[in-house]
Amino acid sequence: MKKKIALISGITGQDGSYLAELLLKKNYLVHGIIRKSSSFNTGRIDHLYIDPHYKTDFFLHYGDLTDSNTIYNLIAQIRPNEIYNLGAQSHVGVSFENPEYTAEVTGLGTLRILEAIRFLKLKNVKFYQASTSELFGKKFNKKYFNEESMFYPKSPYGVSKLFSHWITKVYRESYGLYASTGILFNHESPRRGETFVTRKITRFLARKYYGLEKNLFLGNLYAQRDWGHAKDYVEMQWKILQQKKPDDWVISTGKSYSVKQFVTEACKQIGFKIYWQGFGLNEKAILINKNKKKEILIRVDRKYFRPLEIDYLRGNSKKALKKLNFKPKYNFKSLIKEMLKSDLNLAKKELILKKNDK
Ligand code: NAP
Ligand code: G4F
Repeated sequence: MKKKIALISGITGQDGSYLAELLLKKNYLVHGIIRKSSSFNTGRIDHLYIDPHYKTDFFLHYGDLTDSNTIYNLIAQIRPNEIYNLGAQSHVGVSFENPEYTAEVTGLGTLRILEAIRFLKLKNVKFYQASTSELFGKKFNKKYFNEESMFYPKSPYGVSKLFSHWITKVYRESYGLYASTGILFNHESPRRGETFVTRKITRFLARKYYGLEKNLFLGNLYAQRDWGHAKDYVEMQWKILQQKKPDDWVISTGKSYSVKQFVTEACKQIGFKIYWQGFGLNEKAILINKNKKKEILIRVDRKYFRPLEIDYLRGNSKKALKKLNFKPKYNFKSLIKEMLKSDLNLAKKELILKKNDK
């Protein structure tokens, strides 16, 4: 039987790497778009790569979501059955610093792919857009957000994603493209980028455990997020494209925790005795160390606050639970456990290297 062909933008990212693994297991030919960078950016997918001189189902191509010609040419050459648009400047905080670039990549990048599909008259290709819970900035007295909830993005990233979300629907409705969106709530993993808050915390605690760090600075401790696991969520990305009709889907755990609760749980799991003291910018997590002495573990730094913040995110995935048979394997505690385990391994290796260097 002829293998299905998938094209993934953002294949070097957290989700891209898990999705590529999943699709290879499902016997797809997987093509990914990678950016040229002066240092290696393929760490998350190196284990999948086989020199194309030998038999492989995994192919990488240089390209960029800001470059229409390359996007068009790649889609024309590869003729994929499924396109997963995961590429983005995906950091909300950074989007305030680089708003125009974020709009170019995270917003217009999507339009470039949709236009290529339209011009090439690829009627049978299925397109997945990585939409986000950052579309929902305001609670409007609701406890959770679902596919019917009002959008109210609060960052250049959120606004760029809203453009992408809506243009995907417009291309679906006006040109009959099979174009679906997954409105995914925060999802994390050991492969999460180090500047997102969960990984920043687990990486710090693991390095602290091995004496490689002193303390950590965080921003808003009271923001609440609905945190799931990326592995569970990429499976839904695939399932979304296996449905008969294109549609929009909310993927979330339905539980919401604050950044402070994440820190407290991670400290508990790693065996750090802490308590919190102070308010606002003076709030701190105090560690009672092995010598029973108190030391500051976590401080707050204004630098990590955003000009505008989404205080609360909690999803309701009733539709996906029913129609996509969404059964997440991870919860808040097991997610943290896996992230800590992986970061402890990395920190241990780092310590050994440091000792060997001396
Ligand atoms: P990520 O780890 O930040 O990965 C982003 C990917 O996009 C990377 O492969 C990156 O390449 C690539 N990229 C960045 N700029 C690009 C450009 N100009 N042209 C082509 N590729 C570019 O993000 P993620 O967590 O895997 O998320 C995947 C997608 O889901 C993103 O669109 C994100 O916005 C969205 N999303 C994520 C979450 C979440 O909680 N993780 C929730 C909802 C939606 P480099 O490796 O070279 O930087
Ligand atoms: O981990 P974060 O940077 O993720 P954020 O902003 O929720 O965005 C992520 O999830 C979205 C889905 O809702 C994705 F669309 C997006 O691509 C990305 O993957 O921050 C989480 C919360 C925020 O409220 C932030 O203000 O943690 C707060 N926070 C507190 N201290 C911090 C820090 N965030 C970061 N990155 N660094 C801090 O030191």
